[in-house]
Amino acid sequence: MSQPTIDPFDPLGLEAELSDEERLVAESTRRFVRERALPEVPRHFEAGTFPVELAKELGELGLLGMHLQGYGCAGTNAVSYGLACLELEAGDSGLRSFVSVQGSLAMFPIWRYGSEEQKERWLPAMARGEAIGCFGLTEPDHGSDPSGMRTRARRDGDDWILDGAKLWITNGGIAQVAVVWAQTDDGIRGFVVPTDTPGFEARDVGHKLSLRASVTSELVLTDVRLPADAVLPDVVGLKGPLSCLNEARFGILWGAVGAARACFEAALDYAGTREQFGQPIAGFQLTQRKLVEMFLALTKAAMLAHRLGRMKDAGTLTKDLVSIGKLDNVRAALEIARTARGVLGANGITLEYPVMRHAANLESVATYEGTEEIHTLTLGRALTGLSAFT
Ligand code: TGC
Ligand code: FAD
Repeated sequence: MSQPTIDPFDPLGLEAELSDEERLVAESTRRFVRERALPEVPRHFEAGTFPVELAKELGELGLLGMHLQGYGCAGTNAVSYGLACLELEAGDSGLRSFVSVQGSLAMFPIWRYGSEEQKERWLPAMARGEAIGCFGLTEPDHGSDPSGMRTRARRDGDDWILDGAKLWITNGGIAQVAVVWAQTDDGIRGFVVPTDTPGFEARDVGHKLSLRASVTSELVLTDVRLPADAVLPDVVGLKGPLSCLNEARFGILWGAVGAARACFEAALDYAGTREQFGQPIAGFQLTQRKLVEMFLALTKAAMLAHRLGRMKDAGTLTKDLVSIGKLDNVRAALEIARTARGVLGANGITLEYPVMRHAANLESVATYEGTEEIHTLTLGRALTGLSAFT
């Protein structure tokens, strides 16, 4: 048997093109995931809990709101943020979800659309992982089409009164602050809601078979009275929440590469050592085909993420291009996870190996932040100029 002649994980030398800072972010996040997170994750996945004690460590590493400037945030470039998402999701999608929601969905709207007081009050504590945030857009009857949301904010004197319900909210039950989107007389607006406000209740969703190491909740809002300055002053309309999704979807298109890499790594390693019919299963032509298909898909997904990352740093990344990455990288990762699961045989269905956990997680990743159908139709509209949404 000769030695492998190709780097399975970086055949095109993408890492060599990283700056020192980008490489440092990737390496330190990878070390954190291997040493601190992975020993905990399977236990939490089994129990259906999130290792909340890691929040402050993620803050110390500078990973929370890392692509934002000022207010205690690290202020890295987009590629560094992407690399961190990749390494976190190589551990578990729940870890990347936590960081995505905190940085891109809870901190970003405060940073981009908030008042100076809102920024000073929340961002430094959130960057340290001392305050956890969540993002309430989806409702029980309004998922892919949030424009019809029923949660409503009305004026009462100077105050706002918020009523409604949000569903499938990551971090909801462990959050100190929720960014809640609601209809008002002027259009959709965002509200910064401390979760200890009377009338705010978070009920965790149980019995999940995916993203088990992550908290997903329903938010029930009953006559939640908020002061006048709870509203995000600088955005009105659906473009507010949708612009936050661009940030999070960018992290997901990188994160999917991490989950795929972990699955491919497990399959390659297993195939080299598992023997049947007197030889390693990696020697069988059918197994080699599976390994090669996974390798090709992973390589292309990584290349796409790096390219979109460089475009984001250059200021040329559009929302439609983000849809390419979210749609295709998550789809590729799911396919890789399912193929890897088969290569591991019966061992593939256990928590001893990461593959089935990733495969199960990726089902949620394919649904949230815009389903395959939504990103397909977004790209269809971009290509044809015709909208299939109405
Ligand atoms: P339309 O009503 O035409 O547009 C409204 C306004 O929004 C603008 N816009 C965007 N702006 C920034 N970024 C985007 N991605 C944007 N998409 C649209 C648009 O230009 C317009 O602006 P203006 O100034 O003209 O008012 O809506 P649309 O037809 O463009 O969008 C429809 C559709 C279906 C694409 C959109 O509703 C959509 O993306 N739906 C999917 C919903 C979704 O992804 N929800 C995710 C919830 S959060 C979540 O899942 C978190 S998971 C977290 C984790 O754990 O990681
Ligand atoms: P629906 O919109 O009801 O869609 C059902 C099916 O119909 C899908 O296959 C969809 O693609 C298809 N469909 C819908 N419209 C069309 C169309 N026009 N053409 C063709 N097919 C269509 N939301 C938040 O706001 N914050 C969070 O933190 C958050 N975290 C989440 C965490 C998890 C684990 C999960 C699973 C979801 C989370 N979500 C969150 C919600 C998520 O964004 C929604 O589930 C998603 O947007 C889809 O909405 P839905 O589930 O209501 O499905």
